[in-house]
Order: sequence, then C-alpha cells, then structure tokens
Amino acid sequence: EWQAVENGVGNTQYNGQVTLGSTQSGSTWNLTDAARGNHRTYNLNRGTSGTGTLFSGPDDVWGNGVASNAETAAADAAYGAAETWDYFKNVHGRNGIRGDGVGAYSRVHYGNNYVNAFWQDACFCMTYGDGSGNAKPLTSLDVAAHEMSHGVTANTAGLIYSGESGGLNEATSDIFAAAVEFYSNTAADPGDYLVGEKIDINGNGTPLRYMDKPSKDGASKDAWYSGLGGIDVHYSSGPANHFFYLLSEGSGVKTVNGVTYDSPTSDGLPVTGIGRAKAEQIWFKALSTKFTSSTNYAAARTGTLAVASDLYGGTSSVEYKAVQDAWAAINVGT
Ligand code: ASN
Ligand code: ZN
Repeated sequence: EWQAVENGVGNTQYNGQVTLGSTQSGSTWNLTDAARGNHRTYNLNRGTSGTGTLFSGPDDVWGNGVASNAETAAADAAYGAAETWDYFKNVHGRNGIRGDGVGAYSRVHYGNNYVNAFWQDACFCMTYGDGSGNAKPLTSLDVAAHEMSHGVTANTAGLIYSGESGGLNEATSDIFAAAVEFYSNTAADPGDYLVGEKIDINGNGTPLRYMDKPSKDGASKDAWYSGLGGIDVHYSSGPANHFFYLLSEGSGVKTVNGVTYDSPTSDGLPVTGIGRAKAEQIWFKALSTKFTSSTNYAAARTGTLAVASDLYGGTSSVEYKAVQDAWAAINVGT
C-alpha cells in the first residue's frame, strides 16, 4: 500500500512546537518517521508488554502540550528519537543506533505512575513511563537521548553494565544526552550539562544528575577511587561525566546557556576546556574504536588519549594535554 512521507506538527510538553516525521496512508497519518529508518512511536496505554498501538489519527498534529493528551508524550518521544538520530548521523556519521539505517521504536505510557524509562537491546526499543501522577512523562529530550545512546553503546563498545564499565556505559548515555540537548537547543529546552532537569523526578525541581559536579545529587562520585566499581552504575558514572564536563568547559565557574556551573578538580589543578564539539568527537571515537566490553576507567583514559592524538595531532597538542589534565582532575592516571 502506498504511503506518503510527511512532516507533521508536534505540540510537545518539553520542547514546544516541533516538526515530526510521519507517514500518510489514505486519510490516516501514522507516527512513523520514514526519513529516520521508520522509527515508530507506540501507545502502551498503561500496559507493560507488547507494542500497544501505533500512534495514528485523522490529522498530522500530535499532542497539545499537556500530559493528559495521550499524543503529547508521543510527540516528545518522537522528537527525542529524531533529534538523537540526526545528532549521531550529522555529528558522528552514524546511520542509526546500529549504524545500519534501521530505526528503533519508542513505547510511551508504560504502566501507571511509572517513574523511569529504559532501553532494551532485545526489542531494539525504548520505553517511557508517565512519571509521578502520570503528569511528568519521562520523555524529555535528554532522557530520550540517554536511552537511545544505550543502544549505541550496546552496538559499539558493548560496555558491560556493572563495575567500572557499567559506570562508563551510564556516563556515555549522559554525555550524549547533553550533546543531543545542545544540538537541538530549543528555546523550551536549551542545552545543559544537567540530566533530567525537565522531569522533576525529585519533586523539588532539581535535576537527576549534574555533570560539572556529580556529587551534587547526593550519591554520584566526582572522582575515581578504588571502590568505584562496587557502587550503582548511575553513580559510578559520575567521574566520567565530570571528565567530559571538564574537557569541554574547563574547571571553575562558568555560565553556559544561562546555567552556572562550578566544577572542581580532585588534584586541585585547573583544567582548560577544549570545547564540547571536540570532547564529543573524542568520546564517540573512543567508544566506537577503542573501548571494549570490559573497559575500565584506566583503559578509558588510554583510549581517549589515543583518539586525541589521532584526531588532533599527536601528544603535544592542546587537545591531548587537556585530555590528560581532565583525567588527572578525576584521579585517573595521576
Ligand atoms: N533509566 C535507567 C537507565 O537508562 C534505567 C536503568 O536503570 N537501566 O539507566
Ligand atoms: Zn542509563
């Protein structure tokens, strides 16, 4: 059956009004993004298994910006998937999560008052709860990019989700969550080095995680220590998130897009940032060409240094030195 590739309108909860890829079949529009590997967005309608129903309807307008409209979370999830796709393609030359041009799918309205989101390799899909009171779906752009990046990690380094490699796996998702948010940079959701600042998971407006000083969340670590591999991967990610922030922006006080950061160093020495764009290139290339399933913090240092040398001209480059300094600042390789 013939389908037309369309651009619809998404009225999201977190990113204002956006353009969404859709397909038209007769007088029905489907939330299937033909320009991005046919990524599809499904409604679980509070169920917890299967795919539910593909979002479809008599028009190409999705959601109204309010969580009570079932299409709103779909619009946010579809936008997040599209921006993440575009980011990996346009910034890193990667054609989809697996690099094969095939889109994943998203499921929204998982369960009742479910306050989490997750990626699953088995279905090649990501799933979002509606949050507390079913009012704060976990479909913010950074969370979507975080979950989808788990798919990229699984299909590149394959970092094992425990011990230090698990922390690096989690950090990779936070790093690309921030990168995608800066790439998208809508007025409603400007780029930042915070994770989950839109979903009010703590009920007091604070974000889930802070990359400039991870310990601000009360549990994540700012620097490597010998017991790091024994804590939850969402906390052992802290030092690598901190590394990425320092490499991008440098230590001390800095305001970016209206958010003020204050990033310490464990060795007390300053770090001069090389900018987020170069830091992203270094992390992605290390992930996809140097890291393996068992990479730990020490090996991540070795891998990123090798990549910095490859990309930016040897061990005397400013970039190589900044990578050295940023690892030293989180107590790796001193
Ligand atoms: N949202 C969490 C994550 O992506 C789910 C989990 O703990 N696996 O890390
Ligand atoms: Zn994660």
